Amino acid sequence: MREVVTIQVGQCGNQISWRFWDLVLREHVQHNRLGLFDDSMSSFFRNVDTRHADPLEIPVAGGQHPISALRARAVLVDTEEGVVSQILRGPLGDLFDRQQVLTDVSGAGNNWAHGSEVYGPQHREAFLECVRRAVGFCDSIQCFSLVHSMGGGTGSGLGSYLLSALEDEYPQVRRFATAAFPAADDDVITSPYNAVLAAHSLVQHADCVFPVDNAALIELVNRVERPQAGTEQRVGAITENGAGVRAAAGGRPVAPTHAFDAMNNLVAHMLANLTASVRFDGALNTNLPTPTLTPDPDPDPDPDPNPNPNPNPDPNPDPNPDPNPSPGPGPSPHLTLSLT
Ligand SMILES: Nc1nc2c(ncn2[C@@H]2O[C@H](COP(=O)(O)OP(=O)(O)OP(=O)(O)O)[C@@H](O)[C@H]2O)c(=O)[nH]1
Ligand SMILES: [Mg+2]
Repeated sequence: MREVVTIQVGQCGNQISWRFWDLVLREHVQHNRLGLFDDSMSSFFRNVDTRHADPLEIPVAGGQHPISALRARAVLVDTEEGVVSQILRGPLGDLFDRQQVLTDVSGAGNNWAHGSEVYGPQHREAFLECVRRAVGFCDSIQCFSLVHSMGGGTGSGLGSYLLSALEDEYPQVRRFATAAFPAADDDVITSPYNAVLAAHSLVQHADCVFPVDNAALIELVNRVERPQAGTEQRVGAITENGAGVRAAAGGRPVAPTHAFDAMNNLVAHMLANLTASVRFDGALNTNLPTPTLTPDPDPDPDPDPNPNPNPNPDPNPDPNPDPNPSPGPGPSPHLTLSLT
């Protein structure tokens, strides 16, 4: 089986990934009744023996070994400690390898340039060391999956830098990005600028992007969690610390739950569905890049720079052309799917 290494960057990247890991673990518990660590599971997880200081890798060996302790194939990055420490202290804490965690203390202040130009070079080596460790545990890595926001300084700026560092170091490994775009009324005033700068980087360095629109997520959450008739309220904006979804006027929190949780659950479900064919055995079992990056099987190796439809037009065209012309032996149909 070929592995996927998730790189979760910034508050948003880590919070979305947190929901994702929680969801896929629950899926595997439902599906894997015998508790054996198989090939499909190894695409996103490692099975380790924790009786050793640096837990020993338990090989897949045809799915014969029971699950001992799972480690996510993930690298956690943030320039603040809050969210990552919360994850590590939480119920899923043991899922993450502490040697694949990289944090700083002061954050990128919602500034793309600070994330990219200051934190990027400063943490490049430490980051690549974490990635080397994660890749070292893979038999044959199939892709990196970056999860980040486009609006925050770390997600957008450091995320951009790390994507290009991955391209430098692992040019053969595909880079997927799940990128959360800011809503129009986002609290972060610089988020539109950050998003434009990070979008440029995605175009240059990502192979496939799964864009997530925070405005659409808010709308969906509103529809699902619509308050009872008569107490009509709308989700208008997200508070800066993500502590509550506020009504457009009045600012009273609509839902008592963590605002981003409901939104991130939707993204986690999208990611779980997208990766289900990799994480489970079956007729559709396939590598992630296969359906999303199928190249044109008949690319024109020498495209004409001056395409002229017909340099010698027929001076006597048929006045009664066949209304149902046969398609003829053209190139075979193929799938070129773009999710950007
Ligand atoms: N969908 C979703 N969006 C989020 C979440 N957290 C923050 N955002 C959005 O992401 C943007 C802010 O980015 P953050 O991820 O908080 O910032 P950061 O990457 O940690 O960068 P700095 O805090 O500036 O260092 C805003 O547009 C927020 O609305 C989350 O958990 N889910
Ligand atoms: Mg932050």
